[in-house]
Amino acid sequence: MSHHDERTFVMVKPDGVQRGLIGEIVSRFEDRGLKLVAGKFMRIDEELAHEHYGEHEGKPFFDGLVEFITSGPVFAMVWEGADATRQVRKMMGETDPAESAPGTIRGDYGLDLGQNVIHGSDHEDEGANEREIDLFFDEEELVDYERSDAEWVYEDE
Ligand code: IDP
Repeated sequence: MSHHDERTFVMVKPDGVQRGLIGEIVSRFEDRGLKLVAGKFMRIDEELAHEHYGEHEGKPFFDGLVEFITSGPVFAMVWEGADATRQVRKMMGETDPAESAPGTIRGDYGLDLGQNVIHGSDHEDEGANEREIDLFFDEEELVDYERSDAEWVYEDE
């Protein structure tokens, strides 16, 4: 794998879907030069919610978080590019939209911690991106291709 083949898991949460933000969010990552390698419009069931947010089990906000994430469809994606996991997190902003800078996704579209529009793998949790991709996608759902503008995004392409 070359250095621009890092993959990360991203998801427009139920609030983002209901508010019509899928296109806007996809555009931001496309415009940045990241490559979409998988996308799935789906509903998360209780079991998947517990697996995905297992690290928060037992916390006071856990039940509300599961209720929220299963309350409507989500748009799950895999994006690929140089330093993709960390760059996506920077574009998302902070966990709390109220603390997120304008220009970030949460800073532009959210106000409430419980409804913060988007999920992206934690770059500080090593392997979280691969684990989450495996949880949501089968290997054959990840599409192998080159973006035609890659040579204009990466100097060494
Ligand atoms: P992240 O989504 O920025 O990675 P995490 O700490 O992994 O943040 O938390 C997962 C999700 O749980 C957050 O995106 C947010 O929706 C929700 N959450 C986290 N902390 C709280 C809280 O204190 N109250 C309510 N919801 C929370």
